[in-house]
Amino acid sequence: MILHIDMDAFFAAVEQRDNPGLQNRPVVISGNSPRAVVSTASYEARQFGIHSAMPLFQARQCCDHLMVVPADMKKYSENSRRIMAIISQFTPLVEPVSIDEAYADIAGCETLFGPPSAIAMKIKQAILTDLSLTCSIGIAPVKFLAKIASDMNKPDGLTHISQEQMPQFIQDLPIRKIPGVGTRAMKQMAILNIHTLGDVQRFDAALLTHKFGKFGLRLFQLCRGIDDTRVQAQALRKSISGETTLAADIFDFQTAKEVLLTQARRVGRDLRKKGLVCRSVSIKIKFSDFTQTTRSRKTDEHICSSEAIFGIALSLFKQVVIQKKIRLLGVGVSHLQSKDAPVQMEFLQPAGHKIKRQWESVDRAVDSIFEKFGRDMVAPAVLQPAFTKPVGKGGGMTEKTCIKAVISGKVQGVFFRMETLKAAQKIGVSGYVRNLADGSVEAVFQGTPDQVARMEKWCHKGAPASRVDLVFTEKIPVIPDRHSFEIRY
Ligand code: TTP
Ligand code: MG
Ligand code: MG
Repeated sequence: MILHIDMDAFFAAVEQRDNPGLQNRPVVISGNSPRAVVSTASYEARQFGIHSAMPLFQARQCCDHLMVVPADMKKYSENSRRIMAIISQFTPLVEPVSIDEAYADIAGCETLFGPPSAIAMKIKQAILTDLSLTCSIGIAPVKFLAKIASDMNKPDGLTHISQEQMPQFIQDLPIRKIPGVGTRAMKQMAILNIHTLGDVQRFDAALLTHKFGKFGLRLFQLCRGIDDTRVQAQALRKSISGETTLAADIFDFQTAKEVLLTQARRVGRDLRKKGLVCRSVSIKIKFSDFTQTTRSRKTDEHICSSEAIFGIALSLFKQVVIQKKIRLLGVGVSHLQSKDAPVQMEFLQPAGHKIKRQWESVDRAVDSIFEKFGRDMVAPAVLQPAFTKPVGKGGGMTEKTCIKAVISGKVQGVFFRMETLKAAQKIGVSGYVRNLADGSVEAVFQGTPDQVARMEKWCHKGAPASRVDLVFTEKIPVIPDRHSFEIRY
């Protein structure tokens, strides 16, 4: 039997657990830029129709007392690691498939822990006791049904599809529930009068393959309850990527280059932290009209340095003819393997080998500084304000942008305003910071979209001795002739 375990409203549940003020309240985890989207919504927020991937402004329209909390990925990753460790106490065959879900094959564990439902109950109880979080579990003879089952009685659900129940379950299972069936396939299936997985049984493999390609063959098997995919313990991640929706659409090469560099560094750091190397780099560009394009390239050898990833990402970017403003930029790496995996050595060291090694040692040093301080204390010169192009100059392609941020929490010490001033001067934005009567702090930041986005990110962290609970930002008109940053009293 296979178990599929998925945490309930994961990011939101972690925040609600850690902050009593958020409990039983409509909460979303989201960025704070005007174009941010909801990454998850608490079940209280879902009652207002709010869901993952909904733009934040729309979520606010659904619920006027919505509480918005910035994501703390480090905390969620740590909780995820502990959840996986708990599941692994019951069976060694655990396959994490995302930050909040895993498959577990419990064949052979029954003498030790009891029947499947009892094992599932024990896992639920252990996660609740250790982490005060609830999850939903699906139990089925095959992986794809276990996943569908875990979603059926959320939150805090337990759904068991036994071997005997499986044929009837398949007969009635709406086809849209099958992972991989998109809207296009749905339309084609409606034409064939296929509405449930059971309906697929009328068609032979040749016709299904003709209509749906390789996926048709999988459907042929699934509708007979056959799913050959096995639970793969600790499956290696297939890719790592990072992307940024820009605070405002851009049309200049320099800013795009800086965003790509920031992403390449993030992806490279993630890769090295996991002890991996990659053999392929890709970029994603989404334009202001929401069309998007991707490019990827296989590398000659396995790489993990940010510099190498950036070099390839940039050359891929240069191949794209940019005719529209850019809304989002992403960098990804794939064809991953452990850095310790055996590789075919060249007889002669390839050209640039020494430089590659040097960059890798720079990365190691920068990574350890990042680990120690939890943020970028060292960045390439091109990302330092002194090296960035002055606003409004250099062809006038970089537009200025301005935001007003209201920061609440333990933020009103003079230290907070001083630190904001220092950060603003370092990043090179103009504007001001001042205390508001209600205990929060108001700040205005004006500069290039990238600079403003960095200040916004800084606000979420805040000064060392402060505690930032919420940051609300809104875009405001650019203030002419404002060139410095000041503390207002
Ligand atoms: P999910 O398991 O899809 O969702 P969930 O755990 O929030 O809620 P559910 O009870 O329905 O399972 O995703 C796990 C986490 O991944 C989620 O808490 C936040 C993150 N996530 C995003 O960042 N963006 C997204 O679009 C989705 C779907 C999830
Ligand atoms: Mg979940
Ligand atoms: Mg999930």
